[in-house]
Amino acid sequence: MAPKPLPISSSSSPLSTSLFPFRHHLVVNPNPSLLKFPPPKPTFFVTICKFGMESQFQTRRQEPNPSSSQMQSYPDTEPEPHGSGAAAPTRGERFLERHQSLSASTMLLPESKKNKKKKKKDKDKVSKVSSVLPSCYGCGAPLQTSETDAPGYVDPDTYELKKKHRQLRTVLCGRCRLLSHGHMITAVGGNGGYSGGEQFISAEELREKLSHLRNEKALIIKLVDIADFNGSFVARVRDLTGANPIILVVTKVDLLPKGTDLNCVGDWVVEATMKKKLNVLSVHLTSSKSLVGIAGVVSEIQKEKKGRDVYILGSANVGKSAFINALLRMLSYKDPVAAAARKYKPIQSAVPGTTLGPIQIDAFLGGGKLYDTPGVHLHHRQAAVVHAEDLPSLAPQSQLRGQTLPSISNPVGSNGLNGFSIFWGGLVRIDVIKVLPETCLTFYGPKALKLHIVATEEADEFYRKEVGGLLIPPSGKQKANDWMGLETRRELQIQHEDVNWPACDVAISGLGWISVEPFNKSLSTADKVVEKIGEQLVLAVHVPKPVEIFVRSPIPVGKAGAGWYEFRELTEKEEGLRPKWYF
Ligand SMILES: Nc1nc2c(ncn2[C@@H]2O[C@H](COP(=O)(O)OP(=O)(O)OP(=O)(O)O)[C@@H](O)[C@H]2O)c(=O)[nH]1
Ligand SMILES: [Mg+2]
Repeated sequence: MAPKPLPISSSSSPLSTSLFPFRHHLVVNPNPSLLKFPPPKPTFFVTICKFGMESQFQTRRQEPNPSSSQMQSYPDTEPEPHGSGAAAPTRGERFLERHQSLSASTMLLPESKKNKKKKKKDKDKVSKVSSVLPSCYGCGAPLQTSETDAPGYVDPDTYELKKKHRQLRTVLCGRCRLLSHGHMITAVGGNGGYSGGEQFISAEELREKLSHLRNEKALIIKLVDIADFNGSFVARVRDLTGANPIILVVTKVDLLPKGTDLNCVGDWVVEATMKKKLNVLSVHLTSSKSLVGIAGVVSEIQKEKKGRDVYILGSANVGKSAFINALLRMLSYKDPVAAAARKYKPIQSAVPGTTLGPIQIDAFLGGGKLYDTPGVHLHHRQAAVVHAEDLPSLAPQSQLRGQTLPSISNPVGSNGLNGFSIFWGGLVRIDVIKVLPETCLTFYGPKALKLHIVATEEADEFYRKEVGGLLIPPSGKQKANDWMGLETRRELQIQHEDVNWPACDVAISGLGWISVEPFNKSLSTADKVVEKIGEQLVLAVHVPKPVEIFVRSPIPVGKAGAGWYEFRELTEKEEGLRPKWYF
């Protein structure tokens, strides 16, 4: 029986006040003599041990005034568990500080003599007021005053002024300022591609940086981009998260073609996730642009958070920072802490590598922090090989529209696509070796990539001549000269069994997918169809060397997808184990 989708209606909005319990932050005063002092202003007391070693710090915050109106409207319903109050930094906070202390100390300007003297004087004081090493709130890169073009740069005067007023948490670095004005800049001054940036983070590095998560109680939100589902699905995520619960959030569903039924896509996503053997609490189809599905995620977070930190994980450019902005926006209707956090929210941009360090956000009145994390750069995505200037052209900006071949403007002979090669920009070539005369290929991906069809015997010569010209990206002849070409060739043998379904999707990591439809209804008759069931189709797909090709079951998009998609019969056991999807 088909599982019933559970769309979140506004009437079942999760944002009722009762879901935002205020919780006491119990402060243990380790030094009773401090009690003799007049009541302190809200402060942090931080002692950071030597650079390179794990930082030890204690934080002490002034108790919120019990008579405040905030306190009244959010009664204390759930006491803080022992040892996790404000006085004890969470592992997440330690992770943040460790990350920042490793990279920031060397980048700040050498201290002036005057400052050194002042520091010595301050040493004698009972308390030393400091904060965790500061980073840019937009990208998480440690603040620095020495390298103008590098992430985290702030001019020295601003740095000193903000430091003096203890406002370093409100500083946006130079790179983020440009990004927020629509400039496209990769992480570190642009050699292009992932390899150019020292600050890009590989899956292995992120695993190491977040290794504490395995031993911590955290809630994980794993993001996957629907336009690049297989390419953006970070593998072995359990190594990173241990047994912590995972909510799967599928982003950018607003990009799916017109007429798409999200119930069908939800079921398809659950099937694909089960195949990857990833156990998740629930699946959410979302758009940070239209806010579809965001309320459902808020509801799930409130239900499952239980005072824990919440980590947003995923590969580069899946929309983590945009999702956090949407989440804060939704939370802020009821949660003043989230509303305040919106003032200093993470920066999002079309180029991968926007977020460079973990960003801690105070987003929940009930305790626990929200963490934006740097995206994992997967070597098998197209973005890993194109020049930095071409990166924006890989990101679809508006609703996808499939381009089908053959078409009226690209007619072929009576033998259909057989013997033809199709170029998708300069990044993909498909040689059609054996298909039915009625076979169609539909390409879903960024508009910037155009389709060109030539006879296979002319394809090598055509590519040599046209790459960087007609076939872009790579754009520009100069860049095309450094281009390594389409070195990987994979021959796909495709079996088709159901006349009503496309045979499969061929997904190109970091780009999009091609739906292989063996029988175009307008070109075939019912008799012919029955005769040809079971015949094999053969395609050869060429891509740049590291780029991965996935053959997957076809995603049901557009009106047609809703027509042919069938919900699988489930056993009772399967129904119990399967996560539900929401949008
Ligand atoms: N259409 C659409 N675009 C989105 C959505 N979410 C994010 N984007 C776009 O995707 C691009 C990447 O978004 P970011 O939020 O910067 O992605 P990220 O995962 O934080 O990227 P890194 O920080 O580089 O790891 C931006 O151009 C966003 O505008 C969405 O729901 N719909
Ligand atoms: Mg980001």
